[in-house]
Amino acid sequence: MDPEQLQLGFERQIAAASDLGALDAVRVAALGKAGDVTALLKTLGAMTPDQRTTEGPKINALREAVTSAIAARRVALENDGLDRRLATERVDLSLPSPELPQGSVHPVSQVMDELTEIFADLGFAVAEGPEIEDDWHNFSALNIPETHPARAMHDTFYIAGEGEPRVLRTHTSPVQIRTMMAEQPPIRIIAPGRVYRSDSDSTHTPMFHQIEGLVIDRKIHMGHLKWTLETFLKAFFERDDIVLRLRPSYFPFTEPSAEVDVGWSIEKGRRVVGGSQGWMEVLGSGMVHPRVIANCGLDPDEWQGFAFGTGVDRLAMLKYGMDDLRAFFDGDLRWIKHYGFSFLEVPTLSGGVGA
Ligand code: 2NL
Repeated sequence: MDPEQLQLGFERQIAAASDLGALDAVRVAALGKAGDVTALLKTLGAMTPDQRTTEGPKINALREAVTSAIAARRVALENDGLDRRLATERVDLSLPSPELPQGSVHPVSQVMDELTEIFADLGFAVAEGPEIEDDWHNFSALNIPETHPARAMHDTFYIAGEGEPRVLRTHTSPVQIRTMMAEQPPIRIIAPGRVYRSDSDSTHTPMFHQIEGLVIDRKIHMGHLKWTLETFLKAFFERDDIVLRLRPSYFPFTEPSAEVDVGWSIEKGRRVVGGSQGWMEVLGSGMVHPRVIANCGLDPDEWQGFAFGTGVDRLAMLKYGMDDLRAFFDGDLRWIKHYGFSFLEVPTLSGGVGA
């Protein structure tokens, strides 16, 4: 076997190898245990010293030439493979996305976002607090004493255990109590969240959502309350013909207290908010009772305020035309697909809160 002839032959095969597998077959045929180059190297042992001096360098040159030709071809084949993948796996960003996201925003979350947006514009911050409360924050601080029938009115869930009784909060008022205890006035907050009452029928669920608002400052009066509620309801229902009616009422934590009705009218056979063909109650409100202000460590002669509260679920039903509250919490995908909102349509006052 002539080394130069062998080299020419292998170089031709290396150049012809079209993938890494074929190239490796050439390597085995040349440099493997039974390969031609290996066989030639083995003949050196049987040669005379003179023969070895002339043949040795030729055979070694053959081995080196074949080895480096294989290495070069391997690099070239690997680069080809990468180029091919880059060409075929290219992502076309102008194509539509293969599948739209399936989730949607629950009407309660949507309305909470709308309320937060509206009140943020009026300078109100969002306050939060625990859903498991003690008796003092949920009742006593709000001027609802132990013996008061209002405690029974609230259908409270009590949590069994030793020591001080715990309750599932029956309203979000304790959040405002905590804020008044922790911060100096002026205070402007809303407290949206889950509340719990032992009650269940087509208009009541044992867990529901409430939002309360609280303003504490100097020289606050009912006029501030009425303007705030009117501005809020006009923004929320996205109508200018919202008419309010304040009816004297009673809450232990406000004095005076007023229930707020909003006028409705019939449009295309449906009852809608706006106009004044009839009235429906939408909010409870009043001037914060001086005893509540004092209970939180503030001087009621210096600080006054107003507060209000309403059901978020009911607001959602009124605005988006749903009639059974229980469906809100059934977890039925068909319902959420029908009534849910796109998470891309974030409510803004400029773009519309009910987008
Ligand atoms: C309703 C009535 C109301 C309040 C909530 C409140 C909170 C503090 C002090 C005084 Cl800390 N008042 N909240 C006031 C009046 C009414 O809610 O019908 N809710 C569904």
